[in-house]
Amino acid sequence: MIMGRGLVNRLLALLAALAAVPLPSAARAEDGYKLWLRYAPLEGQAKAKLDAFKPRVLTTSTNSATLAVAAHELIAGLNSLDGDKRDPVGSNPSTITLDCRPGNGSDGSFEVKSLRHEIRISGADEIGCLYGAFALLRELSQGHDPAKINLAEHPAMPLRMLDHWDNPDGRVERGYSGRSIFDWWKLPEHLDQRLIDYARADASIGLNGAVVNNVNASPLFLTDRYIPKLKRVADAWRPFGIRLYISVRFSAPKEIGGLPTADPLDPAVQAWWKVRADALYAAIPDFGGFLVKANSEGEPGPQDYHRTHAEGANALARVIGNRGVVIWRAFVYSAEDKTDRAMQAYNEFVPLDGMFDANVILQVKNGPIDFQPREPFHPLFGAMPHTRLMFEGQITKEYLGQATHLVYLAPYWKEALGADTGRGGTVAQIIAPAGMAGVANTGSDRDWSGSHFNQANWYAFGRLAWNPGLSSEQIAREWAAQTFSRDPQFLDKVVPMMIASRQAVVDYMTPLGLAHQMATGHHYGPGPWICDLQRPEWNPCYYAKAGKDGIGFDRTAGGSNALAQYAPSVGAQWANPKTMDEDYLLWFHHLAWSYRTKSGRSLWDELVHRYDRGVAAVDAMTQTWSSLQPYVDPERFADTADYLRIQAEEARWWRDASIAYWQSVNGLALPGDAHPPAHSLEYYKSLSFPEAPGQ
Ligand code: GCV
Repeated sequence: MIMGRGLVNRLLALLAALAAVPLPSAARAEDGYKLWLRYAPLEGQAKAKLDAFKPRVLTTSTNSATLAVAAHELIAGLNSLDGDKRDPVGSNPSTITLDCRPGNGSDGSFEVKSLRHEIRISGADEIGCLYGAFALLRELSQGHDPAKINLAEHPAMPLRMLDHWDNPDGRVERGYSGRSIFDWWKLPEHLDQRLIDYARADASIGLNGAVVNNVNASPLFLTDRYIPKLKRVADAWRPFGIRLYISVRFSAPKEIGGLPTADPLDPAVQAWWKVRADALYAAIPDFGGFLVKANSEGEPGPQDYHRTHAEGANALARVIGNRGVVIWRAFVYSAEDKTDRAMQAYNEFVPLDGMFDANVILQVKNGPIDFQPREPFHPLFGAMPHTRLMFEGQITKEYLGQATHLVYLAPYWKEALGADTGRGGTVAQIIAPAGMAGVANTGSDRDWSGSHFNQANWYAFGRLAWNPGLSSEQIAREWAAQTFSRDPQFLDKVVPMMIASRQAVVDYMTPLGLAHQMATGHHYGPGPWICDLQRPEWNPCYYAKAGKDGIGFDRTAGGSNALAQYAPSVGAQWANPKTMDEDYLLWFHHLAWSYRTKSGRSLWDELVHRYDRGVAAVDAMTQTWSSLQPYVDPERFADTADYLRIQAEEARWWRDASIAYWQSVNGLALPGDAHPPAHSLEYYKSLSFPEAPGQ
């Protein structure tokens, strides 16, 4: 092969850059560590097509750390897909060209085009080329023909982030996959390889930011001691296009600044924040900004000084200026406020619309309560046209069976993202100028996410933030093909199993629009009987309002009237129990046990029917998985089979404990074909789990 001097120089420069960049760890056994980036060897026709294409040279128009990462990914990925571990430079006259310029400010758009003897990856900046490289490998990993690749993509929203609820001591709030991936004790001297592999995984799905610490924030992250630690991580992530953000504690000026107040309008407080922000930006020029949980669940905030959320957010936003953003959370509910908890965020924030500075983003959970298995979309979406709103989803499954239950969340998020707010578009359209943040499910477990299938939720969140228009099926299929097997016989079974898993968990935990029936504290198993905690909304009984007369939370005009917080066209769809989607029935209505549902069954019979349906769905998932053994390596097959056994048992626990409790309230017999709970209500009440993780 004859290469021109210019090309040789470029390749040498690329190799030099490659040597300076931290690279992902080498291949290991099938313990899940490699996530969806396994690049399993192709077989049959797909391998023949790759062999026919196998590129002779990889050229790049410039030299940068990001392009070095992209080039490394392509070389390693192609070699791995090829399976024979030969030199990546083959004997064909084909090239892959990375045609991008370094630079900031572009959005990561890219094109990947198959031309004669060339695949050209181009983008407005180097991150576009990195995303293009991952997109190409995603196509090839699925066995798609290299000669037919023709992609042109751009992100649907600028901020595509993970929020880590990780504490400085390594514990993760609501984390079910081991200790934190961040070892602040050993940083900055030692940076764990996992943090590089993490950034690579994020970049592969288009994520571009991460908040590294819990929203219940420690002020430590604002100290001088933490700046070199944060800088080391930010420097390592930069080639992957991941910007670093921190959660800040609103009272930090008092706690570590020695000031008598944290009043956001106090000049000394503002000056203190300015010094902290400047110190961060001096070390990390592309620092993303601050995430703030204020006046929520006991966290300090501007209201402690009779200031509004807008005054608090703007004070921080002004010290950040045009260097970054302040992401202010809308997850608030207060001990003093006696209105329906589902209404409190709307009541507090809508009057502040238009008062936030341009670099403030309001982060709103998908639904108005708290990441329940099913909630209607949050009424704030669409209700603040002069404020940038961001979507917050929870990847870690705090209320959905945590590590062990197999629940694929793409259908869940898409339900909210696709909802028409009746006020200027769908939720996905409302958040498009801002972005999406997912509460991460990453930890130091070998499989990163507590289970192999939980990885699908990390993957799906990134893919949806890139393009909320992707279908849940497509995302599941591409994830499963890369993670397990690209055999269509496997995919045709595993994808429907994943899709069905979301309705299954709703059915066995909180059917028909029930919510928050998880026992307080660990949020794992059922606790519908809990009613004695000091704050009413910490009790499951607050949400179900079950009595002799019926069950459900009346949010119509006759009740809390939360329905009025939605656009009239939307409110109308849920106002009438007879015509509405019964998946949300008891979220909005308190109905008699004898109420006739659309199936013709009474409400009580329908409830029992749905619990049974959930249990049956998990049994069906277990059977499906058994039939997939030939396609999956023994380690991951066995792990998943074990967890499905746990899920099958616990779906029954949920069903039986809930039914036992409802019967103690309504005194009704079970429908004819339903079997009674395995144990007494007292037995279920007596269970306790002080060692449950994540609390
Ligand atoms: C980080 C829920 C969780 C809390 C979490 C909170 C939040 O209440 O149980 O652990 O705190 O949401 O989103 O701030």
